[in-house]
Amino acid sequence: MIKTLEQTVSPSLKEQQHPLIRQLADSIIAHWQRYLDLSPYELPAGLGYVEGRLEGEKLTIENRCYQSPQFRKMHLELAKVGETLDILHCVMFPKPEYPLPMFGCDIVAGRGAISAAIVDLSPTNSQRTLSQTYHKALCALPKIQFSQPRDLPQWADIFSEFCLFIRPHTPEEEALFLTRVEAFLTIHCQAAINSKIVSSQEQELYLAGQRYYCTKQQKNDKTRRVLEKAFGADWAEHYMTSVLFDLPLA
Ligand code: 18B
Repeated sequence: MIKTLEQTVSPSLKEQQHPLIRQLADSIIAHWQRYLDLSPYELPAGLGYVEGRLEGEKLTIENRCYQSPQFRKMHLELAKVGETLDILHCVMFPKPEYPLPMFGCDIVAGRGAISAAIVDLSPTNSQRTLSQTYHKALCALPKIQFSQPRDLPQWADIFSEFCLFIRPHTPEEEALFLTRVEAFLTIHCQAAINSKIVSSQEQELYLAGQRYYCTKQQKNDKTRRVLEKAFGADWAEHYMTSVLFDLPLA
């Protein structure tokens, strides 16, 4: 029997994660497999599976990464900090040839409870607005009220009006968040496979939009601090700019 890469190099973190993170990780991969023509994406050497410990607890990171005709990179990351923090991070980077927003999702669970759950389809055009297609599809979703919405930090002007940022308070709210992420993914994958290549002039603008998105995400000090504590400042900077939010070459 041929062993898959996953079996040989990465003992699965998923089994040890908060149930919502486990479900969401499975669901993200299932949506990608259902709608997109996936092939592997090679992360920079040595950054597929990483363990670190500087001060405090051990940080373990497990990455899965794909590409497709419409997406330069689809990245799903699970991270665990000792027994205290479980993290899911996911970003879909479109190829700049296609007029697509960025799908981004982050879940942070501390000691069994989720403190932050965020999902968005973030615009990349020069007006920083979503296209009609996205707008219509997102407006048509049922309205949901969560009991504990959270305020976005200062750097977060990249997100759309449909951005959901909450602390889910009950298992019902966790399930509603999962359903909403699945709806975003379905809308996004369907729009992507129907999208047409834009002119090279427009491609430059979409690329600039992606650069702006990544530059802002790199300002998230809460992410940076977790990485710095386990790996040091230089490694954290390298990881944030080459794996989490790398900019496509012009
Ligand atoms: N993120 N997150 O992905 N982050 O990566 N995340 C936190 O309860 C990590 C994304 C986002 O309030 C927190 O406050 C680590 C994407 C926003 O100032 C921690 C990794 C998006 C906040 C981490 C990771 C995104 C946030 C604090 C790498 C959106 C609130 C948790 C695996 C699409 C920031 C809390 C604020 C919070 C950590 C958003 C610890 C290490 C794709 C807006």
